[in-house]
Amino acid sequence: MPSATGNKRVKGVSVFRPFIFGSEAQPFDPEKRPANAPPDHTHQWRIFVKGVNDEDISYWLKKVQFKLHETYAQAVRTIETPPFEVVETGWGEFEIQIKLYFLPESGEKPQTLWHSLKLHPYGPDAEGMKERREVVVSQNYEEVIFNEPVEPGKGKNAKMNGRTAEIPLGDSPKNPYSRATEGKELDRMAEATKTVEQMIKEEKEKLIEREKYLAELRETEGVPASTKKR
Ligand code: SLL
Repeated sequence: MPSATGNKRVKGVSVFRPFIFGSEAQPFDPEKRPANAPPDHTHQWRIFVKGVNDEDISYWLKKVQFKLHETYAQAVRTIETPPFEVVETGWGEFEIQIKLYFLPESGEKPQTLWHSLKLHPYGPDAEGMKERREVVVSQNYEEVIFNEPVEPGKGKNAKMNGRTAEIPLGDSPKNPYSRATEGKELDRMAEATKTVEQMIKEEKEKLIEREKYLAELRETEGVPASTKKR
């Protein structure tokens, strides 16, 4: 079926786009409170969506809309370019709605996630962490799955740099994931499969040899194989 963009979809193919989303928070250093923070605010925090190992994910992620608690002025924050993050100060924890928008030429609908903003340390060393005013990190690994992605470079949106949710053709310094690297990875996997197959073959041959040897031993000793201990 053609996608919303008129591009043809690749049948039976799913594309996985891994990413990390979550928050980091830290209590203010009493010596240097941010000058513009309201007096009831106690923490600085950051909510983010980013690539694994900080990979640039803007080749498939167009923008991110973070919906903060209604106590915040302009609770809906839309971030159109990386880093896809909001830095804020506050006093309380709450649920943040994160809406991911994909490149229009991908033909994918936005997807929504939720994250619980964590300001206070949790886990076994929560007290120690609190005393040391350590950064509280709460993050998750996630993947979006594009089923039957549109073919790049075809259809009416082909002029848009050939950008789709598909893996790009070549890698760039910030994006090591490309068809070229994917191809190399597949070659490596094919090589590894061959090696493993060879090893299995050798093991089988060894086993046959051993079985033969055992059978010979049994015969020379003249004891029926079924009554012999192995
Ligand atoms: C709670 N249910 O009671 C939560 C609400 C709201 C957090 C937390 C500051 C907003 C502002 C802020 O931290 N709001 O700028 O006034 O814990």
